[in-house]
Amino acid sequence: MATAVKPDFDAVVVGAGFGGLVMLHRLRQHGFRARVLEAGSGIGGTWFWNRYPGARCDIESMEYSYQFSEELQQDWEWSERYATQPEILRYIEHVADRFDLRRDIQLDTRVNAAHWSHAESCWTIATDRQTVTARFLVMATGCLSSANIPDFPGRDSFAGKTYHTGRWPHGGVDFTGQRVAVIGTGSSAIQSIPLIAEQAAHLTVFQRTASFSIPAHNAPLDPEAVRKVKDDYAGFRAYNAAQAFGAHFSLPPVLAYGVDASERERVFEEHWQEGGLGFLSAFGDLLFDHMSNETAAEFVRAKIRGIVRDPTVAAKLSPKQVIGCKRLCVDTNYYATFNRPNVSLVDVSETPIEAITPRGVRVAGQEYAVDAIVFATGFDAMTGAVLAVDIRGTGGRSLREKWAAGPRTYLGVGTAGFPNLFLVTGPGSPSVLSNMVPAVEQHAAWIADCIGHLREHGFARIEADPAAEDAWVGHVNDVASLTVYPSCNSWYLGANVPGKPRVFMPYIGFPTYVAKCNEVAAKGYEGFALS
Ligand code: NA7
Repeated sequence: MATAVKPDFDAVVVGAGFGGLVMLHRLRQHGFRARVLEAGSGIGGTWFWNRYPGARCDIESMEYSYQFSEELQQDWEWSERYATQPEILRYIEHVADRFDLRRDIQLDTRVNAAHWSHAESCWTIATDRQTVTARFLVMATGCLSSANIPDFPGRDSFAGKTYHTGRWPHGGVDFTGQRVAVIGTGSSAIQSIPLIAEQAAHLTVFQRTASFSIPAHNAPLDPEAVRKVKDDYAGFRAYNAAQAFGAHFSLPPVLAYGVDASERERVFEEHWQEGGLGFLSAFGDLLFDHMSNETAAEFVRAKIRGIVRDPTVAAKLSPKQVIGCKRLCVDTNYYATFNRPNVSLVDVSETPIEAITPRGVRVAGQEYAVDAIVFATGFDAMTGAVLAVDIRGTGGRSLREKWAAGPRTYLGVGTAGFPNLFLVTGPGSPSVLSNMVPAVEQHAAWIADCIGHLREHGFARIEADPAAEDAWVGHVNDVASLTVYPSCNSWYLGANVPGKPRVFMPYIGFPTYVAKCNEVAAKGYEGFALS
């Protein structure tokens, strides 16, 4: 690099989840000296922390894995259609050992600050253990890692045990004989509620917004189907990468109102029976047209009415919003769990939780006494973990200040005013609206190639151009405005965290995005200033 000062590392990567591990691997392939700093006491990121009962991926396991090594994808055997958290963690551990990644990963190390020095073209990174310098800083901190526990009055006064789904005790929790409260009904709650209900003496679920959920129809993987994928894994990956969400479900040309009501019903039923997130690909326009969307939403509401015996409970569990606007959930026995005599539902949409008391949860003056509270209240998504670090770029300007009105990035990978800072699946990239593993792999390869390009051409710095960034932010919004996504309060918009600016964060369209990244690189990193 064209600078006199030699930092400790070429690159420091923050986070040892799926993103950080492949980033390290890619950097090493280019011969860079890299160090991964990880706050957890183990690797795995999301899959290290989220150990709540029923935690599993709702992208199918044959797709939710790395593709950078043909041998790896041929050798690894997934056991079920949707892998459980322990199985995914075993896979990550296997990858770390197989590619000898651990020697460059420092665990139990929380990064508190990262300050850029323009004169030295390097980042000084302060952790709770030491300070290191690096030419490049890569934030692989995950989109859903900064736990959100709402500031309920009296939150800390509760006398029993409290848990957050994303910070679950490693030894598990035995709820046998206990009265349990679950607050929240997003994906984590929907996966854990059926299992907690089987153990607890009584489970009370506090629901602010009902969620749409599609049955997983999880099952052991059929060896024949696995063989077919493995016979042409590259072809399978290429097909998936060409779909809007980077996963195997493709949006068909047929529109919901392009067929009559009975055909529509038949197609929805077929997708319901197939199960999973692919339900939204029943018709090509469900995420673009509100009337079409309503046909799918009503189909699911009818299913809920069919499953849940008490009509009042069924009505409460039936979401009023657009389907898919908030993250669609995938479940095993979620709605049916509300038929159990030991499960009750408290609607807090109009009368919010007033307080956590020493004995339980109070709503509309009524106290629900419990022994344990599970906060299934989600995350400060996409920006929370990045902004938890005091990142300061050119002139000492803080990223928190720059993003005060919402995140601004170029391609979701760089941000103007912060040279040599890369974000893995940052806001403005497909990230959470795509299959995360291919998404982090694409970023890791692109970032490592970019740093390689800088070395090859004698540059010490790269920085997003403010005009390119403005254009990209505008484009991300334009694309989102063509869809139903901005029409509800979701964490895609930051709407789940009080005070967070309302900005649609993911970029919709994995293939278009990858083509744009490749074009930018082919044009010598167009839209970035290299110096
Ligand atoms: P989510 O999807 O953000 O769900 C959080 C839930 O907690 C959701 O039902 C929220 O209701 C509820 N919540 C949040 N704050 C409150 C307050 N103050 N009062 C009552 N209820 C509240 O997080 P998950 O962990 O389930 O899933 C995160 C992602 O992980 C998931 O989408 C997958 O990608 C994997 P709200 O809907 O905001 O009204």
